Amino acid sequence: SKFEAKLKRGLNEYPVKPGETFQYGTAGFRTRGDKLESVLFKVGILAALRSKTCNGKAIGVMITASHNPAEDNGVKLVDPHGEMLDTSWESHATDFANAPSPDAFLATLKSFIETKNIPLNTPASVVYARDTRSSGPKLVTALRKGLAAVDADATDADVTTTPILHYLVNTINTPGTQESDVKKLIEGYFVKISSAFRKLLAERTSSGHLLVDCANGVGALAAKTLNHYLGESLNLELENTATDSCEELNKDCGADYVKVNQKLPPSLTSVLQCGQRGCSLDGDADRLIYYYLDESGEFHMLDGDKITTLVASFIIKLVKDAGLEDIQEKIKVGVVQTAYANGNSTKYLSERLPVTCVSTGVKHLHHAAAEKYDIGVYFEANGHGTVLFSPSAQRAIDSHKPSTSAHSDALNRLKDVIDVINQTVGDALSDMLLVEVALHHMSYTVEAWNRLYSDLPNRLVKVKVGDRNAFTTEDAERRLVQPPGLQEKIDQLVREKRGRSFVRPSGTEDVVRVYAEAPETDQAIDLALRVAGIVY
Ligand code: NG1
Ligand code: ZN
Repeated sequence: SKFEAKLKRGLNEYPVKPGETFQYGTAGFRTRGDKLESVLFKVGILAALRSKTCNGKAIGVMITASHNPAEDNGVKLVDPHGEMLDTSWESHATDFANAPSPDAFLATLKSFIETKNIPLNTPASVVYARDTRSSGPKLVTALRKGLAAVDADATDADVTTTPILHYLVNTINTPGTQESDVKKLIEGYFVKISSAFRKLLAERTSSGHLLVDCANGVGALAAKTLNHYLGESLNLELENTATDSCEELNKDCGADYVKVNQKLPPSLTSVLQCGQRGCSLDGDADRLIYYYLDESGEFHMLDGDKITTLVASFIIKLVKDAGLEDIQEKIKVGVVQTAYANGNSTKYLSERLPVTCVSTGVKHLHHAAAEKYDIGVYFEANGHGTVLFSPSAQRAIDSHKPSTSAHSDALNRLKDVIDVINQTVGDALSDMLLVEVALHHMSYTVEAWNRLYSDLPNRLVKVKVGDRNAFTTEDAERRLVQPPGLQEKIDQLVREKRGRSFVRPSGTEDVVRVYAEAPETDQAIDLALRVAGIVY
């Protein structure tokens, strides 16, 4: 057809190297940045077809490898409401990427268009962004060529964070949005979260101070902008902001470094004062980990589980204080976690509210939070998460007539809290504001927050195996089904150590992950290593 010539030109320009295979996993495609050009060209075509299928609504494309090393890159698609790409399209993305030759790709494309009944005459619109990685610009060029090959309308959101791109997609597709300039829309986002934050902290006399490790990534740029909008309400002291030195990205810093190593980035040791709060973002600013040094200089980490606990307690308090507990449509607040949640967080939370455990990957947590609760709080232990308000909870909050001034204050607070939150997807910066608000209104110091429960000692290790797809799981990934016999051996070790351990294949790296926790640190390490030993 009329597109065939353009497509062929692009396919010849971006050939798939023999033997190379790609997989659209929980984080989209992710591998070394220099391997991804052919994938980006095809992702452009797929995103356009997705847009056509969704009545021409804008689809997002985010180019990032998040917390992974600087030389890696990745790409994922964002559906019209700012959510992850529909699961049923993931395998097609994989098929597109792996089509070995131009002819094979054209055949795959043709049969895809026919079976999915794609309305080719519907216009297509795609908005894309990238993080600060040096491979980004080349990948954008390949993406643009893919979009141009099928005449899709392309909007460049430039270098920005993953959560901002998700927010943009949702906002562009919201009926009534007049603004089409992405710069103005992004500005609108900062205004929304920062003005709600300022209202929530208006009564605070001293201005707050927070150290932020930006992982030398795109979060540094967003945090700089946010700092400006926050004014006196909160002073962000930004560290690891070297976005021009590409090789510094995530290197010995950032949320993943802190979570995995359970220690302060070396670059912060002389910067973070005892008793001062600090936090780390990851390479695309969707993960957040807090920490502080106590009087003796000992490091304490507050991860996604601690954030869940703080945020859920705060929201329950607001719902109660606003008198929303007594109304007929009782608002059910609940929490969603994965198997990586610290056992003591699950114990603490289960004694107070409903808790659900689901498989790893934000799409599972997001889905469960929306399905099961009126207000669903979810965070992965690694610091990625948000809070979701169901349409009925939102209606109950909007229509509630408070009977006392105390109720009225709490209700207004709750409405402002909703404005601080990015409900499309977890945003480290909006989550950070939420934590600061919760600490203030719960009158918690960071120490008091940390004392809510104490983490069980734990270890997470990676094991390189021949074929990670040989490992299959059940029960929200807490038990192995394949290879046969392995789970029984793990059970035996777990009984000996009085701990907990599970094994699952990673969805983002070619490894199998082993997690273990136990009453003492050396037991947790020992258990993790022994389980790793039988997996290997
Ligand atoms: P995998 O590689 O499937 O374990 C990791 C994280 C997930 C999630 C995804 C997406 C851990 C143990 N796993 O997935 O929680 O964040 O990356 O980025 O942290
Ligand atoms: Zn990330």
